Amino acid sequence: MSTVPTPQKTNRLGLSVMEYKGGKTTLCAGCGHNVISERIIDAMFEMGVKPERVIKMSGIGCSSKTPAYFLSRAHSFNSVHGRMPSVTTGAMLANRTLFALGVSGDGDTASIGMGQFIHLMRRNLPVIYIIEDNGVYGLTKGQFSATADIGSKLKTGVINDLPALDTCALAIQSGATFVGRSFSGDKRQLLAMLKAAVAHRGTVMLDIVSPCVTFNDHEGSTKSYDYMKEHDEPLHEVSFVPHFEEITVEYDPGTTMDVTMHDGSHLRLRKLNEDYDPTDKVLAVRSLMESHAKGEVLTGVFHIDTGKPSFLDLLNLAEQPLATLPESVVRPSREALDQVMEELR
Ligand SMILES: Cc1ncc(C[n+]2csc(CCOP(=O)(O)OP(=O)(O)O)c2C)c(N)n1
Ligand code: SF4
Ligand SMILES: [Mg+2]
Repeated sequence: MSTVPTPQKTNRLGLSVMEYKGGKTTLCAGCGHNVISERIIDAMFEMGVKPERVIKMSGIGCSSKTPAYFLSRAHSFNSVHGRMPSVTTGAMLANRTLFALGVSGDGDTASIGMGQFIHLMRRNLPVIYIIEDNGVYGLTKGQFSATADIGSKLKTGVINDLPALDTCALAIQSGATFVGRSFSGDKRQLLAMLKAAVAHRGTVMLDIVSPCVTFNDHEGSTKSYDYMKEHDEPLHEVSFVPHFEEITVEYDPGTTMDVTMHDGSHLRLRKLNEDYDPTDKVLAVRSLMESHAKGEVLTGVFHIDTGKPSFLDLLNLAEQPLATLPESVVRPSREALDQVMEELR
């Protein structure tokens, strides 16, 4: 008896999800980073992003290795520890038709890369910047990072006596225009946030709590699966309707906030507790500080601003890749040069 193969589901580009996959992971089984790679594959597939347009940028760490495990048809650059922001900025200035996805770790971002991180956020360069946050330097055997909570404990019994940096609060204060926190274990929320991130034009900063099963998943850790299950406090239910899909579900403006994005997609935030306005930066930072004080891990989209020009618009960059501009465009005329020389006299 012959069996008829079921046709593979394809996206709006006619590609199957297989065409968004990467190499086989070499990370530990159960590492949160692997789950984030899977969600990135799903989001890029469902949004119909052309893999060849994507530049996968990273620094150094287990997290920074992950671009090898998704979108093998995209371009990839594994840079120096903490230097992904400057390399990404250069690439996007040289060719603004690219789609930048940066993957970093809490060590890569919040220690050696902090200076570069802050300056990337204030420029509002179009990039999705992901921190795979496990509270430790996984690759170098589990030392505390700067996002580890005060009082959390290493397996060896060492207690962290320094307060954690909140990368979301820093990103909001610095100027990023789409900032949120999620958990690798929350499939629904993470996928909706990644899809909305794809639709945003500007800097997206997502801090994703991603447990390190080898060095930071024990009792006393505040980045473990168990701790997140008990302390994850979603600010709202996040859903997303891309511009190419019909809106089928109505929403009640009393309980749901609908944000229309640049490309006509809709980000919908259904309030769970009190009113929350993600366009209010002060409220966003205050909510984060209050949640820390209560010992909760607040998740959701904390801030969104669809009105701020991106760095590429501010610089008035040409639409086409700089390397393809003809000499007639990039070379000043003899008259223009004479004029400059005249002004220098
Ligand atoms: C310039 C430089 N300094 C230090 C290191 C050593 N080093 C490699 S990875 C790493 C930290 C990685 O931590 P994180 O970014 O949190 O990634 P994870 O492995 O936890 O995913 C450090 C300090 C290095 N490779 N290069
Ligand atoms: S050491 Fe930790 S962060 Fe690195 S791959 Fe293993 S579980 Fe993941
Ligand atoms: Mg880490």
